Amino acid sequence: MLRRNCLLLFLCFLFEQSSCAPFQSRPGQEWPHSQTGPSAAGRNGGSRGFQRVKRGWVWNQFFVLEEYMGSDPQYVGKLHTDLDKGQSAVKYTLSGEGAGTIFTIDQITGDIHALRSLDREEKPYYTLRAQAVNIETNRPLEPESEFVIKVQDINDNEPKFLEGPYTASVPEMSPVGTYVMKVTATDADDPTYGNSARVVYSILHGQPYFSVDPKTGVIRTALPNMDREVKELYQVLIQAKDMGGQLGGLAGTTTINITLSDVNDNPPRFSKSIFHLRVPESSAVGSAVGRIKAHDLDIGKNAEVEYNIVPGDGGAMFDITTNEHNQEGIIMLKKPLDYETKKAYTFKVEASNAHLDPRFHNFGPFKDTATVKINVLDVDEPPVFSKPSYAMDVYEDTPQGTIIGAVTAQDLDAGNSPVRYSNISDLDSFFDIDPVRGTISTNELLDRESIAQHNISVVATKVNNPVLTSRVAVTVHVLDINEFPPELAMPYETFVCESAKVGQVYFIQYVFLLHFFVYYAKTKVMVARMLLCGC
Ligand SMILES: *[C@@H]1O[C@H](CO)[C@@H](O)[C@H](O)[C@H]1NC(C)=O
Ligand SMILES: *[C@@H]1O[C@H](CO)[C@@H](O)[C@H](O)[C@H]1NC(C)=O
Ligand SMILES: *[C@@H]1O[C@H](CO)[C@@H](O)[C@H](O)[C@H]1NC(C)=O
Ligand SMILES: [Ca+2]
Ligand SMILES: [Ca+2]
Repeated sequence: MLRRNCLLLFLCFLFEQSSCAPFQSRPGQEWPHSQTGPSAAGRNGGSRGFQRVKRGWVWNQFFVLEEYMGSDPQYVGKLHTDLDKGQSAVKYTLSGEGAGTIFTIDQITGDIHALRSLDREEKPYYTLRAQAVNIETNRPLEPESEFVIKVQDINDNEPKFLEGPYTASVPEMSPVGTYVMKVTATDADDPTYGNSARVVYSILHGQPYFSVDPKTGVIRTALPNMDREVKELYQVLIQAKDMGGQLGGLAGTTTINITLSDVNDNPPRFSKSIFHLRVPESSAVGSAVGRIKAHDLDIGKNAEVEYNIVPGDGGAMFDITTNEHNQEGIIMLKKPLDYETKKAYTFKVEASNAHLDPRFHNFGPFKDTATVKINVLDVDEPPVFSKPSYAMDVYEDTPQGTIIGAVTAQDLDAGNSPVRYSNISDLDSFFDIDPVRGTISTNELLDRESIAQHNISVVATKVNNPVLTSRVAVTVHVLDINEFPPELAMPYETFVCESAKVGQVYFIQYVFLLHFFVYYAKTKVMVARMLLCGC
């Protein structure tokens, strides 16, 4: 209201500033006359006569409405001096910003007009100078006066969101009133005059989820329990309207993409309560034998799943780890399986989150449980020998064809196939093996002095699946038959033929000597014996 009164202000142009007291509190730029007087006086140094009486310019308007659309030039105001008695003796002139181009003056009446429409937002005021001169002598009647034509604001600018469109993020499940962001609209109109730049914010689209403070433009959540897993992105449309939001105000809008960020409000959930896995008994210890998955609706860290086997008999046989790329649970074999011993395992697995949010603990247990049933699959396995290796002893010179021992292998599979033995892998074929019974017999006379230990291997084959074979090592130790040094009495009695004659004593002694020699020379006893009995 105070501003409105300015339309009818008088500009005093007096040498004594005190006469202008009502206007001294105004901002200097609007009323620069306080500097004008002395400077004007200086420029017109010789015009002492002006001080004789208090005189003044008077003109009753020096505001011009911006964006004036009328067909005639807009009346701005009137210059007048007390010396002008209406006898056309005074001529008014105008100089300064826009003089002659934007503003014209009627030399006689002092009426000022604006020739074109002006934009306050482009230039809010013009500084001009006025002069009254004697129309005949052209001598100044008053010192030149500087004055301002202020462009009067109209509401021709809508509020604008210069920083929009915006993006923002707020955690899901935030309480009502949680701060999201602040938007600001600027209005180019005159903030000091009227309501042309008084902006009020409102929300056009985005209720009931969000609200905006009409004065500050602060956006807050307006609904509890907003769930990212249901809706993640909200496009909110905010309007800023000037004239304090009143009807007829100008408005601008902006959009804000508000994303709900994730919190851990979902536990992992198994898609089914029982998982069936089939695992061959031949699976290697440490190998992955199956996968199960608990799905978590959250993302990132909040979807990281930890799996645990609930203690029980499955825990002894299996382990579970998490594949960190897809959060699957990988079941691993901890101990060897044997179909013939145990054909199935059942155990429970628990899935839980690694990173918990205590706010959601009261929703119940933050984990899920499923049952895993593992069926062990029978695998056709090779026959199994009764011992990891065999050792057999044989005296040297044991007759060919003598059985020195046996190996045994069995098919432990459900099929219980007969087994065949073969491939004794002794290159000089000292031994034979019975393919059905597994008995090993000598094939030649053995000589401990040339080979004291035979290392052979036997292969057992399943009749119903000859590809499945096992091999076992058999060590045959060749024993020395002659453990003692020779003595006279024993060979004498042992080796004397029943039909011995007197002359044969020498021979016997020869035999003893021979035998003695055998002992030391390691010649074969049997040869000596045959020599003796062949007499
Ligand atoms: C807001 O989201 C919409 C739809 O997803 C998209 O087209 C637009 O580019 C987004 N705006 C910003 C500022 O990110
Ligand atoms: C039998 O032994 C030979 C030589 O020792 C070997 O090459 C062959 O692979 C063996 N056969 C089987 C079935 O093990
Ligand atoms: C059998 O193995 C033993 C011990 O490894 C070795 O001393 C012996 O010479 C081997 N026998 C043959 C005939 O290779
Ligand atoms: Ca405006
Ligand atoms: Ca979540």
